[in-house]
Amino acid sequence: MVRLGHDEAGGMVRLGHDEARGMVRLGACASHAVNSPTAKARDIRYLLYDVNPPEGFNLRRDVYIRMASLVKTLRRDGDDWVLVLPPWGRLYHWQSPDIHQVRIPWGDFFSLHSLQANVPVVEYEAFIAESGGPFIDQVLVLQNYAEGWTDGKWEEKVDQRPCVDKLMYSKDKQGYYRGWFWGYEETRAHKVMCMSAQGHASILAPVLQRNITVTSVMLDRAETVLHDHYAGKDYWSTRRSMVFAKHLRLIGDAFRAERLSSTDAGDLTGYNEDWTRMKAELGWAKGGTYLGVHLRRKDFIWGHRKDVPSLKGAVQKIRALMTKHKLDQVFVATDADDEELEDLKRMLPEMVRFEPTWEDLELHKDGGVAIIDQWICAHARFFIGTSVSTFSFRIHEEREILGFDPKSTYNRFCGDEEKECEQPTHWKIVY
Ligand SMILES: Nc1nc2c(ncn2[C@@H]2O[C@H](COP(=O)(O)OP(=O)(O)O)[C@@H](O)[C@H]2O)c(=O)[nH]1
Ligand SMILES: [Mg+2]
Repeated sequence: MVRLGHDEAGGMVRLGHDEARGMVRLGACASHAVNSPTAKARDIRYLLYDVNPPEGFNLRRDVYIRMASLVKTLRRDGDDWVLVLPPWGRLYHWQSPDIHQVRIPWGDFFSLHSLQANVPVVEYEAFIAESGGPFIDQVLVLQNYAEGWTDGKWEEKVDQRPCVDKLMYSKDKQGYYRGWFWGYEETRAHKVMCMSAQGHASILAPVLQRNITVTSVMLDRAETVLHDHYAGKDYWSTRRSMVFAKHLRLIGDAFRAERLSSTDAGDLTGYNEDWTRMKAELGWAKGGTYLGVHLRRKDFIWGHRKDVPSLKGAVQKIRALMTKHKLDQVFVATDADDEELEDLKRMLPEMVRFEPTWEDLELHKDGGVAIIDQWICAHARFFIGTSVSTFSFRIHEEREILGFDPKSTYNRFCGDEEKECEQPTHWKIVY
C-alpha cells in the first residue's frame, strides 16, 4: 500500500546568476579583480532535490518553496547556489493511459521567467549541459532520527547517520550510484549518504556550506525538512513566483469566457504577468458568476475518511451554496473515477467540467489539466474545496493572490457525519 502523505506545514532568465558567474561581474571591476583577496569569485554550486515518490503534484509544489528558501539562505553567505528543478514524472495520480509522462520540464507547467525573478533556477537538462554531464557529486538522503524525538523534546538538529530505510541507490560496476533520477537513466552519483534531519530547511545550510564542498548536491526525501517560515514573506514571494505557464492560463481563460461567461475585465481579476507587481487588495476581485468546486475523491474516500462527504452530501452542499450566492453556474474539478462521475452527472446535470480531448491531454499532460482546473476554480465567485487536499490549498493561495475576499475562498466540504467541521485557515499574503 502506498503511503499518500500530506505534510504540508512541515518544503529562467537566470536572475543575477549569469552575471555573478564571471564575465559581466569580473568585467566591471577588472582593474582589481584578479589579485584582490576581497574579490574572490563565488563558485557556482547546484542544489538538486527529490521528494518521496508517492507524494503528489501539489505537495511537491510546497516542497519547492522549502528548497527555494534554503537556496536563498545559502546564497546569502558564500557560493553562487542555483536550484535545479526536478523534472516531473511517474506521479502516482498521473495515470492517463498511453501518454508519456516522465522527464517533464518545469517550463511545461510554470513560467520559468517568473521563478527566476525569485531565486536562480535551472531545468535539469540545463544542469547536465552546464555542469559537464549527467553526474551528481553527492546525494544526501534525508531521513528522520531512528530514535524519534528523544525525551519527547523537540530540537533542531542534523547528523550523518546510518540509513534507516533500504537505500534506493545501488552501485554499478564502475562504482557510481544509480537510482531513479527522474527517469534520466544515464545520471549517476559519485557519493550517497544518509542524513538525519529534524527542523526547518535552512538547518542544512551550514552542512552544505562547510562540511560539503563538492559542486552539485542532491537532497533526496527533501520533504523531510520543514518550511523556514510557513506563510511568511519569503514563503509568499516564492509562492507568488510560481506563476502557471502562460499557455495553460490562456486555455483556462478561453474556457472561462466560452463556457462560464467569465472575463478578467468583468470579474475584476486582472493579472499582472510580472508577479512582483501583482498586489491585489483583498476583496477587490469579484470572480465569474459561478460556484467553483474541487471535489477530491479516489484515495480520499478509500480510507472512509470522516471529513470527506458522500457524493450526495457534496451535491446538497453545492446546491445550497448556489442558492445562497445566487449563482446558476457551477464548475467542478474532480478526480472522481468514471463510475462516480456518472453518478455526479446524474445528480448535478448542469455542472460544467473541463474535459480535455486526448490531444489536449497528450499535449498538456495530467499536470497541465490539473493546473487548468485550478485556474478556473481560482476565478470563481465562490469556492469550496476538499478537506486537507493540497490541490485545494493551492487554489486558496491562487485566489489570495488574485485578491478575493477570504470568505469566498477558505471553504471546504464537511463529511456527512462530521460534527465539528473546522474550515480552512486564512493565510494572508505578506508582501
Ligand atoms: N485535473 C484534476 N486532477 C485532480 C483533481 N483532483 C485531484 N487530481 C489529481 O490527483 C492529484 C492529487 O494529488 P495532490 O496534488 O498531491 O493533491 P492532494 O492529494 O489532494 O493533496 C493531483 O495532482 C491531480 O493529478 C481535479 O480536480 N482535477
Ligand atoms: Mg497527494
